[in-house]
This record gives sequence, structure tokens and C-alpha cells, in this order.
Amino acid sequence: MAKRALITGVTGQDGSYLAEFLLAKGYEVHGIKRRASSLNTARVDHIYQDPQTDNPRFVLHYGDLTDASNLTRIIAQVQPDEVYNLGAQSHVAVSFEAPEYTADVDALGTLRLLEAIRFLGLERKTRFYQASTSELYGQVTQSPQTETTPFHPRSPYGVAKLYAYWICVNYREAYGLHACNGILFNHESPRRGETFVTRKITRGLANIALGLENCLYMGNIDALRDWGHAKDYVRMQWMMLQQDQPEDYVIASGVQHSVRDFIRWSAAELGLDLDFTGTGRAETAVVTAVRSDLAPKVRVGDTIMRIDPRYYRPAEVESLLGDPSKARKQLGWTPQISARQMCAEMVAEDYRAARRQAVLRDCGLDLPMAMRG
Ligand code: NDP
Ligand code: GDR
Repeated sequence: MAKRALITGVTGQDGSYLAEFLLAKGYEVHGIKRRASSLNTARVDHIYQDPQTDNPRFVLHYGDLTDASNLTRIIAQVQPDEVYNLGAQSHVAVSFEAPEYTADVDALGTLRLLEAIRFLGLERKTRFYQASTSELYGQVTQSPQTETTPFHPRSPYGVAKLYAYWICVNYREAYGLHACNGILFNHESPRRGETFVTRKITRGLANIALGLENCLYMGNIDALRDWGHAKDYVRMQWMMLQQDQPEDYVIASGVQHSVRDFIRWSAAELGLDLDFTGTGRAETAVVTAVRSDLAPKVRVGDTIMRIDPRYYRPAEVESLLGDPSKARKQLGWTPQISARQMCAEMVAEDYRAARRQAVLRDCGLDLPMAMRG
């Protein structure tokens, strides 16, 4: 019989790639989506299966990580072999604005799922993956970070995820649950949410190239991150749950770059050379060469990036670099897509969307910003 997986956060970046991956492996995949006033399934619409006709292997359930009875009912109904807890208020900056909600979803939501598994007596059947994060390290004292590096989170998001990390370990130790933490470093893709830094840059610069925007406003571009591709990272989420022994693993590329580097790469994909001048809040990026016809609206001398302190965080995580040796040695995992290749893919996708938008504009059919793809 096909294995059954339940994914929270199935409508998000990772959830959509993981659902595709598990369907290709022959799984029956159940996902939890939130009720919203407008459609929020764009990332999984292409794998949607009509429940009327198809005897579907991909099934969506309405639910929310803040609702214990709902989660318990879904788990009782699905009887999953594997639960992937990817659902979260996942934006670090937003967690400073909504700390209590973030704790409810990211920390207590994890507890609710684990308790549902225990309450239903599924501890021996259901394996559990927890989406832990490099944000646990926060203010790092050791580089690169491994599974044994001490945690010092720097945001309500990081602190909530710290609770989730430990409650997962606790249910493993206390009840013998097969529960694993994947400590994942930043991973991106063309499906990344538009307000995370990589996507903000690739989308913003594609729009600037075609005259849909004038300037990118950024926060701390000195921040250093270890970026990988979401497709590589969801594969590892599944691999962890196939092990006989549940353990925690760092998943990272082992290479670090600055946000400034990412801006430079993205501009280069559009044929633009940049000069970064000034420091701190006065830093800008000015175009020094236009080397292709991809950016017909940009001129040498244009300032296409400025700093806006609104995007600074009350406490910043300046530098993260992961050491994925354990995952490589024990599971044979190696990432296949470099950060630079991923950046090229993201720019290409966002450029396609911007071109569609520019065509509409040129025909006098411009859409409001909020409705642009
Ligand atoms: P996204 O923000 O793209 O997706 C988050 C998902 O969680 C969405 O499906 C969202 O639903 C859902 N969600 C949010 N709140 C709730 C709630 N109250 N109840 C149920 N579902 C909810 O995140 P990613 O796909 O990038 O990340 C997946 C997980 O991995 C998250 O837990 C994140 O914290 C963690 N992580 C991510 C990393 C990264 O670099 N991407 C690195 C390390 C960890 P909706 O679509 O309706 O908003
Ligand atoms: P992060 O990702 O906080 O690492 O969390 P994000 O892309 O939001 O920020 C990365 C770094 O870029 C700096 N930065 C900006 N960030 C945003 N969003 N917008 C800006 O304008 C901007 N300018 C500079 C940030 O300050 C930060 O240093 C992501 C999320 O996916 C988490 O859910 C996940 O756990 C971690 O990655 C690993």
C-alpha cells in the first residue's frame, strides 16, 4: 500500500516542492491549507487533483496550527506514516511585529501535532519531521555551525523555533517517537515568498530592468547567509525520515555570501554592473555598465538600490554558515544546485513575469501592484 504523508505548510515554498517529491515517490499526500479570503494555493495548483473524478493521491484539508482539535481530527482521519511540519509564521522580521502569534503557530503548533500523534496512539506508526532552522544559532560563537553548536536565537521566530526543536527532541526521548529536526539554512527558489531577501532582489531588479519600478530599498546588506535551493533541501527532509534511528541534521551548502553579493549577481544576470558606494544607511548601488538589452529602461548612472532603515531588524543575525558533514557522511546528501545557479533561475522566472507585466502596461492594461504575478 502507498505510504501516506501529511504536510503542514503545503501551500508554502517547501511544502509545494515536498508534495511534488513525495507524489513522484508514489506517496498519498495530504496537506493542510489555511482558510483565506482569497485563493492561497498557487504553488500547488499544478498538482491539484479533482476529488470528484480522480481518486486523488493529493488531498487538501482545511486547518490551522493554532487549532488542536482540527489537527487531531485530520491526523485521526489520515493515519499518516509521516508528518512533515513545515507550517509556520516563517518571516523573521514579521515575528517582531507579531511575536505572540508566531509563538502560538511555530512553538505550540508543533506541540499540538506531537500531542495529537501521542493522543491517537500513533507513536509507533507516525514519523515526524520538524522544520528547524539556522535561526536557532542566531548570535553565533562558532563557525561553521554544526549539530552541536550552542543556540542563541535573536528573534521571536528563532525563540519559538527553539521551543519546537526541543519539544521534538523531548517527544523522541520521552515517548520513543521517530522525530527528527532538520536544521535547515536559508533555501530559496522561484517559489520563495516575495518579501524574503533573495526574491525581493530578483523580483525588484527584474521590475527595474523593464521600468516597472525605479529602485530597490533594502535593510542590512552586510548580512551573510548560507543559501541553497529548496528542491535540494526537501529531498533531505524525506531522507531523514527513512533512517532507522531518528536524529537531527544540519542542512546547508557550506558556502557563505552577503546580501550585497546576491544583489550584484542578480544585476549581472540582467547585464548590469553595479558600484556600491557609501556606507551604512548612506550606501547606494549605481549602474556602471549596461551590457545587454534585457534592461532597456536602465541607464548608466541610475541609482537602483538604496538603504531604508525600516528594513533593519531590532536584533540581527549577522552571519550564518552551516557544516553539512553529518548529512553528507550518514545520508550521502549533497546539494546539486549552487546559490549562483539558483539566483540565475530566480531572475529568469521573475524577468518572465515582469515582461508579461510590461506588455500589459504597454497596452494600457496595467494591473495594480498587489495583483501582479
Ligand atoms: P513559507 O512561508 O513559504 O510557508 C509557510 C507555510 O506555513 C505556508 O503554507 C503557510 O500558509 C503555512 N502557515 C502559516 N501559518 C500557518 C498556520 N497558522 N497554520 C497552518 N499553516 C500555516 O515557508 P518555507 O516553505 O520557506 O519554509 C517551510 C518551513 O521551514 C517553515 O516552518 C520555516 O520556518 C522553515 N524554514 C525555512 C527555511 C527557508 O530558508 N525557507 C530555513 C529553515 C527553516 P499560507 O500559504 O496560507 O501562508
Ligand atoms: P532570514 O531570511 O531572516 O534569514 O530567514 P530573509 O531573506 O528575510 O533575510 C536574510 C537577511 O537579509 C537581510 N535583509 C533583508 N531581509 C528582508 N527580508 N528584506 C530586506 O529588505 C532585507 N535587507 C536586508 C536580513 O536582515 C537578513 O539578515 C529565513 C526564513 O526563511 C526563515 O523562516 C528561516 O528559518 C531562515 O531563513 C533560515
